[in-house]
Amino acid sequence: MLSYYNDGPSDVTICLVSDTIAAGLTNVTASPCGFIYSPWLGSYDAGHVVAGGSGTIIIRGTLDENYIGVYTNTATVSSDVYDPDESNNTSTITIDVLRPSVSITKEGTLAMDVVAPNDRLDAGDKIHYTFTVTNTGNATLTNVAVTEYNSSVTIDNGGVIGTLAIGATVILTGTYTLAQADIDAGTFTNTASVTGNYNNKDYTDEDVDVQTLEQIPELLVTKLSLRVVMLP
Ligand SMILES: [Ca+2]
Ligand SMILES: [Ca+2]
Repeated sequence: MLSYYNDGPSDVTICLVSDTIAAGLTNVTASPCGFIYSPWLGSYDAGHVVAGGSGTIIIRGTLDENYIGVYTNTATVSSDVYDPDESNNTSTITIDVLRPSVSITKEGTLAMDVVAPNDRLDAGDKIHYTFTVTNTGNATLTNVAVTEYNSSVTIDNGGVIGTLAIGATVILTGTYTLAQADIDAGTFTNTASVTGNYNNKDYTDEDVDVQTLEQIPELLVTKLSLRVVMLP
């Protein structure tokens, strides 16, 4: 909202309010009269403004979905009458556009050497996981925590990360102990999710890991006997 004011002592017949819209805002419309919006062309002549008179213009637009960071807007006013103080003819506002965001990447590695033999998957062998959590937005997140859809996967620290600064990455590890039923199934699939909070709103991400569990059936050894018959 722009507010202009003629602090006198003369009336003005031209009161030109200019506002150049920076990149990032589209579908920009304005309501110089207070109730009808029409496309904003960058400036508006409020016409005759008496000394002591004032007015407002509301400019609105749609911020680009991917805009992130500080958005700056500057408005200026000029008239056809000598202005003894040019210093108060410009006003700038800055708005912090916050995009809280968090990501998780999960990777599993088979450990076949927990239960002998070391080159074969057995019940009791393990999958070791890493959970890489990054604050990918531009707001500090609190109450960041990793949870597993499969409650049998254990995570360091119960998955609790806490506060995660902008750009910061934390790696947690976790473990799952294979059951014979997993090996029989041939794969083990599970999903981890991360949640972080900013301004009482949760932001989440999740990642799935699929492990192929190779089955090695027992080898069957067939003995062939060979009889040699000596013919006379
Ligand atoms: Ca002035
Ligand atoms: Ca093994």
